[in-house]
Amino acid sequence: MATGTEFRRVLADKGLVEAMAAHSPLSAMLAAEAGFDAIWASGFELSALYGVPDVSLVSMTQHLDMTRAMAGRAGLPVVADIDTGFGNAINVLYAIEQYERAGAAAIVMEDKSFPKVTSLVAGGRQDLVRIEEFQGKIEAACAARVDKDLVIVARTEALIAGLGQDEALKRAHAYEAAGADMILVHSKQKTPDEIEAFVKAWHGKVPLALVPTAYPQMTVARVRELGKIGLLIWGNHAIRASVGAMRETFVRIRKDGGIHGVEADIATVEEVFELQGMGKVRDNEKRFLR
Ligand code: SPV
Ligand code: MG
Repeated sequence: MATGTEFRRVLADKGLVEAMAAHSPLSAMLAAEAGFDAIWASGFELSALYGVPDVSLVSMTQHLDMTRAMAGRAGLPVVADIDTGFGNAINVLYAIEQYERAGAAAIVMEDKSFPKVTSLVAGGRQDLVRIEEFQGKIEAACAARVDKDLVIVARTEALIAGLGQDEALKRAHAYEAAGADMILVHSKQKTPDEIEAFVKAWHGKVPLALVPTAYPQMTVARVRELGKIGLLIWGNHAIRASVGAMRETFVRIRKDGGIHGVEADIATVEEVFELQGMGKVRDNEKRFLR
């Protein structure tokens, strides 16, 4: 089954697709193992993996290659965060062709101007493109897909830019009219109030998508209770968990003067072999090596 079709099937069956952020095939595999429905190919996570800020420095090729690698190993639909679409509507036409070929199930494109600034940073420059310009980019995305099940998610940053509910709703409705299958609305408020007000005021036909990083009080149960939400993204918990775990381990090895102290607290080598599929290598050696 094509991955976009699979994404739509999960949405129809469960009423909500729960996606975990990933920045590598291994993190995507661990998200699949934990039971998430989809992978969020996060631009923030990949930027952090390269040790650079999430300000349009990671190239389309770098993100595309990682999307392809994650789709190939995770066995889950991948929701690709394509930021601003790498330029104007002409760039979007090419990007969609490439992401569909790479095996993405969905793409999320945001209405910020290129180059973008990451959404959650305090005082970040948040410039949005005109509504008509972004409608053109959404129409380009819809026109470029060969598989009509590829899910096109339009993301408005109106709340992030401090433009208020009316502007966010106006943009969301305009993007739905341009053909978006889903609307992602992002907020950096520390409580869910702003987002809940948006959800209550939303009377469009397409479902919403949320990324509750800034307001972690929002649970799956609350999202289901609110209704209207089709995609829930845990935005950056793979890279943050990795940073915490690596830091702790490295500091301890330096402090202990050896690796003896951390041995019991980190994954065993056998666990990593298992994730890599070493068992299969041994079987295949017996079968095929002469
Ligand atoms: C990402 O994970 O890259 C996102 C979500 O776009 S956020 O960083 O909160 O903007
Ligand atoms: Mg992003």
